[in-house]
Amino acid sequence: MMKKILWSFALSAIVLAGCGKKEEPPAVAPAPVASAPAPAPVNAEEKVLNIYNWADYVPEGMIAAFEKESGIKVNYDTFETNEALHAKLVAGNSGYDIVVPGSVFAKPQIEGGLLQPLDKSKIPNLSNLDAPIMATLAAKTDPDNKHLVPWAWGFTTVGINKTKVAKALGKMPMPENAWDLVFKPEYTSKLKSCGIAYLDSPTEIIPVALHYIGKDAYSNDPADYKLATDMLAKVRKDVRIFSSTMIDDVAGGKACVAIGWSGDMNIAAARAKENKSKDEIESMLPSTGALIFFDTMAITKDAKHPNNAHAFIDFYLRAENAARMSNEMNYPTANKAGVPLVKPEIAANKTIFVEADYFAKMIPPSSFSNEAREAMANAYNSFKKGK
Ligand code: N2P
Repeated sequence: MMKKILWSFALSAIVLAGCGKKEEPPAVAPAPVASAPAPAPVNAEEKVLNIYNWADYVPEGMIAAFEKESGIKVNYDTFETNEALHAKLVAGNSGYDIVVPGSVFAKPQIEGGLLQPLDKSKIPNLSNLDAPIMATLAAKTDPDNKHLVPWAWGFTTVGINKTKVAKALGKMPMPENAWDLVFKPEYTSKLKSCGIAYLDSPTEIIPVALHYIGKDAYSNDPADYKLATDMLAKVRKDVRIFSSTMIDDVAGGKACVAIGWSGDMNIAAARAKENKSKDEIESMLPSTGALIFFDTMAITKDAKHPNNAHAFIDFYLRAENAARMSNEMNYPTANKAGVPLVKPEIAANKTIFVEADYFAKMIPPSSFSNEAREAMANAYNSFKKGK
């Protein structure tokens, strides 16, 4: 099959090359050439693919398996925040072929022409994706699903080291709403002794803070950001760690409570067990809901290896690869065909594949205008500086 495709490809390249020559017949007949070199296919790509994805998001060996099978060398780099990826895309010439923005950022990136439409004929495994999730993405972010393919989804929540938190709280019982642990001074003043960690990104922290104070998490109104940072200012001195790669901090006991991502908190829980830690770690389901995110693969506008990028996207969409992501990275997959291959203990973990009644409580992603993101970044930076 592969050979056939390559052959017909080479053939059409020869025909095209021949056509070009016909336009202007040479004045002098060229000397006959014994064996002309075969013309290169018109859009031959070097066997390279440059991927930029979130840290701690790809199962071990998956990239190597793709390289082995395809003969394509993958340069795999990681970023820690949507802001970092966005800045690269806006600057242009990032060198990356595939990037994985959260849908909150993918929307303005599509609108700004930073991502190219997919050639769906090159991604037959698109049919493995969950239709309702794709319909949601089409309605809110990417009309007709032209640019984005889900990598995973998950939610921003609170992760705790149950053992250390219980000790630090002493007689004080756990709050009903887990967000209190990271936002309410009564709790943070106690928990600072065992370490409070926040994700280090304006568009992660301001939305959860807005949600906590009863505002729309995706408010575009800078006046709301002021209210969020007024609340945050009261706990600022208690927050010790700002990081978007906090798995080891939580697993190793450096932080006893964190605003983090559901899968990362579950990985931390598993890692603590592997390390035979006596402490138990839990990814929480706050009573008022957590903030859902969708991370999506897309091909950059100026990608130098679009064919290889399509090949990788199709590879990732195989049911078994999607299931491996859930099994090893602890994020739910949007790949319906992959779900039956998810290990029973992961599928049964309610903080990974949440139940319908909790799902209904969660806050779906939306997006921000460029101005709003700028105002949010300013608000966040002054909070962090403690001003
Ligand atoms: C990183 C997972 C990224 C989730 N481990 C946030 N979009």
